[in-house]
Parts: sequence; structure tokens; C-alpha cells
Amino acid sequence: MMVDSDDERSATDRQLKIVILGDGTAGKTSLATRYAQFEFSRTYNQTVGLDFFLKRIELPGNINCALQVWDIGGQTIGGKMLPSYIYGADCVLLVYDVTNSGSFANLEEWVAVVRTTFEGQKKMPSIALVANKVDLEHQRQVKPDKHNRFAQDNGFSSHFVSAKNGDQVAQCFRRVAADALGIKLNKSESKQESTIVRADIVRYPDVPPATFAQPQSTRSSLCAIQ
Ligand code: G3D
Ligand code: MG
Repeated sequence: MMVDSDDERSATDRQLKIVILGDGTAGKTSLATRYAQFEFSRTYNQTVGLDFFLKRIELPGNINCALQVWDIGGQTIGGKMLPSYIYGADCVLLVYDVTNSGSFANLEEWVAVVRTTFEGQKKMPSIALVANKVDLEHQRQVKPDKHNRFAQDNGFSSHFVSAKNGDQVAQCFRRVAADALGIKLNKSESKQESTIVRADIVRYPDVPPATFAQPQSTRSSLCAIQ
């Protein structure tokens, strides 16, 4: 007699580090906090220090994936700590504000920082181009055509979101994680939300990149949603 192997197959655990890059006010913190399902509020806008949260999602194929989502806080292009944030990333979200063409123009430089950080390493992170603030359609400065061309020319995946109303935010992270793991999602699978089990506070100490590979587990500014 056959045993129902689906039920018996054990889940695979994976962890991905996702770093959110982009100009100040593009909406990085809002995106991170929206995804973590914190309030969309001013409280997190001036985040300083090293911030990330963990969120657990389930992907097809019985894969449990812990997403370590990093907000670079006030780091700018050329910021001293930036390579430390980017180091070890599996995925990079390049976020710009559709109502601010400068934030789009600067993405070339953000990409250059990623390339420099990963120079000489075997694997570059997968990069996702994320247009934020699509709720402000009437103020749009960056046309979708321009966005699509930039994504296509560079081999980036492409996303349109609003951190304010939550539109496509969870789907964006889900697709980014699936892409990084080489998993194809169908329409209903990309919509599925992750379950929140527990929220903890996590912190990286202020240390050089080489010691960033594994998180320390003590206090700081963003929560881990597992
Ligand atoms: P940053 O972390 O990239 O610097 P923030 O950006 O997340 O701090 O967001 C900068 C400002 O943009 C904030 O405005 C925030 O509320 C707003 N914002 C972020 N995402 C969206 C969005 O999707 N739609 C709209 N309409 N606004 C957004 P304030 O005025 O609060 O400073
Ligand atoms: Mg911020």
C-alpha cells in the first residue's frame, strides 16, 4: 500500500537576507514596516542604526523561508556602513518613488554600490526594481515604460507597490523570495499571505561585515515576525 508522501515529507528551511535600498523618502522604512504589518506611521521614519526584521513565509514545495528584511535607515549612496548592510544579501530591493524622478535616476548609483560590494564574489544578489507610491498616480513622474525598460535592460524583476495602502507589498516580497530560490509562483500562490506567529526584537551589533553572517539575538529597533 502507498503512503501519502505529501504529509510525511518534511519542510525545508531556508533563510534569505533582503536589503532595501534607495534614496531617502523613497519609502524604504514604510515598505519594511508595512510588510512587517506594523502601523504605517511616522514613528519609524527616522530610523537610525541597523534594522531588520524576520518574517516567515511558506512557499510551494513545502519550503519554509525566513526572510531577513533589512532597512538601511539613513544610509546614503557612499555611506560608510552601506557595504556592511548589503554584505551577504540574497536579494536587493531597489526602491524609488514614482513621484520623484530623481529617486529613479539615482538607482544606477545604488546598483553600482551593490556591484562594488559583491565584486569578486561568486554570486550577486537578485535585484528587484520596486516602484513605490503608486497610490499617487496623479503626481507620477516616472512612466511605467521607463521603469520596464530599466528592469529589462538589467535583468531585474519588476514591482509596483504602495507602502501606504499596502497594495502589492506582500506579493512583492513573496515573489522576490521565490525568485531567489528559483521557485515559480502561479497567481494564487503569489497572493498567499504569511502567518504571524510571534514578534521578537532582534539586533545586529555595530561590527564589521565579516561578522554579519549570523544575527545576534538581542534588543534593538525593529521586530522579528516569525
Ligand atoms: P525612507 O525610509 O525611504 O526614507 P519613508 O522613506 O518610509 O520614511 O517614507 C518617506 C515619506 O513617504 C513618508 O512621508 C511616508 O509616509 C511617505 N510614503 C512612503 N510610502 C508611501 C506610499 O506608498 N504612498 C504615499 N502616498 N506615501 C508614502 P511623511 O510625510 O510621513 O514623512
Ligand atoms: Mg527610512
